[in-house]
Amino acid sequence: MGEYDRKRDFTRTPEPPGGKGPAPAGETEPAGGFPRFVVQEHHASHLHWDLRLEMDGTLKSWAVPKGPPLVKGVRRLAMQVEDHPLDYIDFEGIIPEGNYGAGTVSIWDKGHYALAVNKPDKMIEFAALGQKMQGGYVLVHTRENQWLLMKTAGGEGKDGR
Ligand SMILES: [Mn+2]
Repeated sequence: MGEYDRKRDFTRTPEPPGGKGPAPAGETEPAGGFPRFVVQEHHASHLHWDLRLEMDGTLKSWAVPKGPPLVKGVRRLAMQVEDHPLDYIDFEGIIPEGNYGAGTVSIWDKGHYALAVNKPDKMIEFAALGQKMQGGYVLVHTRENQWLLMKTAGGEGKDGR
């Protein structure tokens, strides 16, 4: 959690501290079988949606400026950001002015996902089992911190984005 903790002053933000980092291997299996995901709508200096996947004892995280696609074939830019602690999966609140990511955070969608393919730093394919995100998705690493998030299959989303 080095980068996560370095960016934040936990006396000034309501966000959860990162603590000691990911749990050791073997202690990271999600209790219910499927790992969890969350999408947080973040009204920071620029509105974006943060997609976080529970993986390897941490939350792998991407900022998606236009939000996750809900229609098959639609691709959205997703900028990978620092891993967030598992406790962040329930975070909602106001990050005060002057702090990293200042603005309002609310949960836009949450649920579980089924991992289909994981090629580290290259591609992650999964089926989302959320309220808004449902069905097949793929994250493809393009360059530096840039990935593409594409909806590949499954139920069309409720708001048609
Ligand atoms: Mn954010």
